[in-house]
Amino acid sequence: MEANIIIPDPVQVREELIQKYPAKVAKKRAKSIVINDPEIIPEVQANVRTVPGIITQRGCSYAGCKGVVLGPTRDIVNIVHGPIGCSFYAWLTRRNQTKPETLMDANYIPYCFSTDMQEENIVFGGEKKLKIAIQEAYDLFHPKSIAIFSTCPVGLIGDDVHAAAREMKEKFGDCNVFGFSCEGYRGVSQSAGHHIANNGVFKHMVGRDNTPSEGKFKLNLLGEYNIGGDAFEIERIFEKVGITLVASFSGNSTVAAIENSHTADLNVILCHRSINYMGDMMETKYGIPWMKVNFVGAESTAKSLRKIAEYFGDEELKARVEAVIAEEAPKVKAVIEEILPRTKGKTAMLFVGGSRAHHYQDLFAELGMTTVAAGYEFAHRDDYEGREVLPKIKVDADSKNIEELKIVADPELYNPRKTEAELEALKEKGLEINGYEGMMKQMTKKSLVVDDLSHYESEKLIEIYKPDIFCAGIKEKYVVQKMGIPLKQLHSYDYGGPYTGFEGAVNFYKDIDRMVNNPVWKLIKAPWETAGNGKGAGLAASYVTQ
Ligand code: CFM
Repeated sequence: MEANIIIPDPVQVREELIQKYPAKVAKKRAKSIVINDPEIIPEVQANVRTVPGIITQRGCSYAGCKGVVLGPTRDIVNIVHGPIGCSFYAWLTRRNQTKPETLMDANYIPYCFSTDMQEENIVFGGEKKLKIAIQEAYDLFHPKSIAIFSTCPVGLIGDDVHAAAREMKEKFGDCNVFGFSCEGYRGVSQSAGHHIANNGVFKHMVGRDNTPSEGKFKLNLLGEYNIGGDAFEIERIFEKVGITLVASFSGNSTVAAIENSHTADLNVILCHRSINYMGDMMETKYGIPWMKVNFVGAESTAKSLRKIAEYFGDEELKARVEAVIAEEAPKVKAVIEEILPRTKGKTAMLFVGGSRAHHYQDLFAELGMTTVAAGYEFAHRDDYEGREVLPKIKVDADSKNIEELKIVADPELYNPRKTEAELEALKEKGLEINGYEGMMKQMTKKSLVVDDLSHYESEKLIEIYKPDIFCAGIKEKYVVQKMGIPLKQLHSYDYGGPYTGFEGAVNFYKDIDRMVNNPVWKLIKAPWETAGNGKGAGLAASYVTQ
């Protein structure tokens, strides 16, 4: 697909983005800035170390493990072993909502648990303090599970959080205690933390409860973290359609649900980056296939529901899916018809973590808007180019740091839900079974794809393209808005949402309409408009000294 809007020459843009960098940096960055061609997808350099000093938007391994994957499950006590800052600055910042079934049900999400390490613990070791903290949490709450998260100093001084967890688990008898070696430095970004979290959840939680789950069409929702209530909308739709959600990993989830998740018959994956490991491991051990879906966008939601119905191959379910789509469609249509004339032809840029930069393009497409540039902060090549490139990805020293679990089929519980032939037939029908085609296939030709976008590059891109909206997070928000471009936060949703499903699509259309058509942005002069007496002297790279 060619973009039907006039966009700057991407070759020149790339040149301009790297021009001011020192030669070595320019060479490295050039590999992460590519010009898209959905037919012949070019290679993107991704999941490599950030150039020091470049101002990245990435987070750390601890953030990916504790904040992203484990954080949204409400009845695990998550104890951060480390200095208080690591816990405090990760406290309630991700907007993952949860809804306990009764007022008596456990919900530890509002709490901030930390061992509050001091200098003395760094010098003499912190294991004793950790065990006291675990004991205190157990005495106060009697939780089903306690998870321990290692921060950087814990790894440096060598506290054995796993031994402490084992000891306390044995001591309590009725509380599952386990640890994560997810020190911030474990990988090049939070992506390493996702992998570590997947391993830990798989080892210590999945498969602990073999009670057969009830329901005819049973699935797990993987990689949906209920930001702004996204999972609630998906749950509403599943219920209407008659699909049983056994467990969600991990938005609005519970320990019991995850422990029983291996009794489902399908795993659907939303955020491929953060949880594809779980899909693969559950397939190998229990025989549950996984399928990539997307509930961001009304059309994508309808498509994903149809794929799920196709997977189960049940005519009644297929009919129910069609009935629900027909019932939901009019309210979506009414809003989009009103808004589309105002948003059509506008442009967007999306630079978000590891999956939203892809999925939200569907919503913009529904608004008639073109994504002219996009990229992830920390995703891997497969999230850009599709999983076909997996065998070609070089495993570097940083990736080798993270344990790859050796999983084999469970002698008793392995039960392939579909035969090889059935899976092949489903793939023929276009279902992404154990696969993901990545972001670039969907983007227009000559759009720009940039991995781990730097602060300077984002300012340059805005200066050159002047997009109608820039999507990123709080770290970029006010800098971008001072340039006269509205910024939509796609991590926290600017405190709005949900944006999934049908109701979420309506919310998003309205929010974007309000932003891109707000006259206030024209009143702000961007730096390149005021510099050089308004003659547009352009931006200078402030940190480059050569
Ligand atoms: Fe997956 Fe996420 Fe994302 Fe992510 Fe994240 Fe997030 Fe994200 Mo912020 S799990 S990769 S590590 S969809 S916290 S809910 S919004 S960067 S694009």
